Amino acid sequence: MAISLPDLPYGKGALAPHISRKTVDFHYGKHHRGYVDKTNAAIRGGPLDSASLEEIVLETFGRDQGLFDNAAQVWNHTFYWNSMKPRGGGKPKGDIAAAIKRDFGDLDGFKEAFAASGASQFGSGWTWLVARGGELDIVNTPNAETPLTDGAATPLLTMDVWEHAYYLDYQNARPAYIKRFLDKLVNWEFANANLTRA
Ligand code: MN3
Repeated sequence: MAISLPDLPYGKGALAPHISRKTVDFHYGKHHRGYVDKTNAAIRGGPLDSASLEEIVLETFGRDQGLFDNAAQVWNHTFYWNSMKPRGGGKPKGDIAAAIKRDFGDLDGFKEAFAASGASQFGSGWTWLVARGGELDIVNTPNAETPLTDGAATPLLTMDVWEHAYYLDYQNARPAYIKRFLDKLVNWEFANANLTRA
């Protein structure tokens, strides 16, 4: 059973002007699709042929770097598209708002910590808001790595900090991309939905 490329939760141009249609065309249409195709080529006819994407990620972590990298990137990118929405950003509501106040003081405290974490990732990777042991935490993962393999952390939001996520729109100005992600794109409803499962 092949892994499929999930539909984007919005149109390819819907995140503009913060993330352009051209970036989404390449990022979703080439990068994300490429990880799906490589995962399918690697599992075909093997013991993971009928495994779920999550099972493939967990089974290959630390054992089969090539397959792990592609499968984890499929999962991470699907989570990333859902971590944003057109006319997102703004103030969180509900449980995630209360948890941010509790653990970061206020929304600005969270944004500052998340932005600093994203800017500090050397090279390619991801910045995540996770719930762990009843508290919020911000973690970076390098390359394709993902909190899915952590066991104790529930991912709430993620931001792709690979250059392909922002280079066409922001060139090397990663902090400018991060600011737009937080101010204009972040999908707090998705974070709230994930928090109920933590
Ligand atoms: Mn990417």
